Order: sequence, then C-alpha cells, then structure tokens
Amino acid sequence: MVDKQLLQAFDAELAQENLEGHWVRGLTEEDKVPYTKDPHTFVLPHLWKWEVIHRHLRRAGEMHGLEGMAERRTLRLINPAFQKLDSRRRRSTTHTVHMSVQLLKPGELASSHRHNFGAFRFIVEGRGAYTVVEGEKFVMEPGDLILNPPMTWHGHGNDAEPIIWLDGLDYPLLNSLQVITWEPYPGDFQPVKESFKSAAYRVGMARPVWETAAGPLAYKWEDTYRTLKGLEGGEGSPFDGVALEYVNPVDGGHTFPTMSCGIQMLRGGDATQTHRHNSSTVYHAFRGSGVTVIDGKRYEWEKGDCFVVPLWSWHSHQNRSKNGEAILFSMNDRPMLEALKLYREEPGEMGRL
Ligand code: GTQ
Ligand code: FE2
Repeated sequence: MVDKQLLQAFDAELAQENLEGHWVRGLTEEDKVPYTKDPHTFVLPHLWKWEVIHRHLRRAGEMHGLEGMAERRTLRLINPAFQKLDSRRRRSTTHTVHMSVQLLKPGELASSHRHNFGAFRFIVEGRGAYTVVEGEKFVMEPGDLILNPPMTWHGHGNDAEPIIWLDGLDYPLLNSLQVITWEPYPGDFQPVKESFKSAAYRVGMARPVWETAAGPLAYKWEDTYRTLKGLEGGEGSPFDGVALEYVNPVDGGHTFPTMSCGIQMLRGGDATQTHRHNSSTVYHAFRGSGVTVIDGKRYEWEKGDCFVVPLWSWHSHQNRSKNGEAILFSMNDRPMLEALKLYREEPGEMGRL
C-alpha cells in the first residue's frame, strides 16, 4: 500500500528540482489523461449564431475605422475551452486551426503584410471588394474561396459595398510549434501587378509545368456550385452528402499542407450516417438550415452559423428542409494528421444519428 501523503510531499520536492515521478498509475484523475484507449481532446463542440457574430461585427464597424492602430477588423471564434488561456494561445477555434470573421467597409484599405501561417478567405456576404495577394487582385463574391499561402504578401481593399468573409488560419498549429513570423509590407499597400499567375489554375485540369507549389488562387463560387449540382443525382458520401474538397491545383493534394477546405451539399431530406475521426472540423452554414448531432447532442444551425466538431466525436448531419438544399463550408486539420501518419477514422453503427 502506498502512502499517498508521503508521495505527494515527495512530488512537491521533486517539482522543486524540475523533476516529476512517474510510477503510480491513476493516483489522480489528471494522471490518467492522456493514457486512454480513445484520444482525449480539450476542444469543445460549440456553435456561434450568425445573428450574434453579425451584430457585433457591425458594432465594431461603427466603433472604429482602419486608420491608425487598426490593421484589420475581425471577430475571432474562440473555442470555449481556450477562453482562459493567455492571448497568444487563446486565439484558437480548435487546437490546430482558427476561424475569424472579417468586415471591410466601403472606402477602406487593410494594409499589406505577410506571415508564415497560411490563410484563406471564404466570402459570406457583399461583393466587389478585393484582396491583393502577391500583387494579384482577386475580386470577392459570395461563395468564393481565395487562398493566401504562407509568406505571400496580402492586403484588402473595398470600393464597393460592406463585405464580410471568413478567415481560416493554421495559426494555432504554428504557434504551438513556436515558429510564427509576421512582417508589414514596406510601403503599406502592395500594388497590383500586370500579369496574374493564378489564371493558370482557372481550368483546373491543366497545370503550369514550371510551378512546384500553388501560389495565390481563387475557387469561384460559380464553378464550385456547378460541380455540386452536377453530382446531385449521385450517391454522395454516406457521412457527408455531396462533399467536395478544394484541391491544390499543382500537386492534386489537400488545399494546404496543414488544412483542408471543403464544401458539402445536403440535399432536401438528406440525413448522413454517423462517424468519427481524429481530425477536427470548423463548419459554416453557407445556405439552408439543419442539425448536426455531436456525441448525441443536437446543434441546430441556420444560414451563417459557425460550429466546431472536435476530434473523435461521433457526428452526423441533417438537412432541416425536405426540398431545399443546405450547404456547409468547412475547414479541417486532416492534412497535418495524414502527414504525420496519425489520421484515423471509424464508422458508427448503421442508422445511428
Ligand atoms: O486579413 O490578413 O483573421 O493576417 C488573421 C490574421 C486576418 C488578414 C485574420 C490576418 C488576417
Ligand atoms: Fe494576414
């Protein structure tokens, strides 16, 4: 029989020397984590209502312009599990990726900079604003996905109507590796170039032979939607409905080495089967409404809402409408897990919801 008090006093002494004993199994609850049969995550499922995000973003828009100290105007989606961490570690929607919602008002310019964390923009509402990535100008329209690869200079401008988009970032992963770098553009806003490399990716079935990594590029909503509709009559994925991954046009792989972006259509009346995987996903309801069941709890979403499905949680999706389609945009960290040969997934029992 171990004398727990004696051991605890011993632990305290060891801590003084920056040492820790590893010998008593299950002395405290804390000791048992992470040595469990299933992965143990601190990431919590959570749903942010669009009405709340939108209202607060508009308030921010009324409170400050982009002159002076303000570089950007975004609301960060903070996972409730990270709310109490210091600011650097708090900025996480899951432990690996981050999503923010950005507002740019007419007449505003968000100055250029670059960083080694990768980013993308998924346009939610408003059209006609633009982002300049490596000197290439991309006009933003709802449903467009625009890639901003690591270390590419980027700034945003708007001479049209108010625009709101989602920013996806692999910041939390790079932050945990402690390798974040960030630089302002010398001269505030990077000018637009004459020739655009991204034109080469527009067709999607042919790639420039001299390129080894994809530069900035845009997947136009028109093309994405046409593909979804073209697959509407088929079976689709049992777990995700008519689901597409945005492919890297140069190597045919995931959207980024660290993150994958997806778009899925749940047809009227669609209800998917349950599964789980050790990648985590952040969703945004782009069209329609539905329910996602996460570990038995119902998360009801409507247009604009964002929600997190943490790793290894059982989940399935249902379109609320019998006739109209629902469309979910999403980002996940599966590429990182695959690169490290850690990716795992499991189907649930048939018909489980
Ligand atoms: O617009 O460049 O949400 O650098 C976070 C970091 C947006 C941006 C974010 C960024 C940006
Ligand atoms: Fe940026």
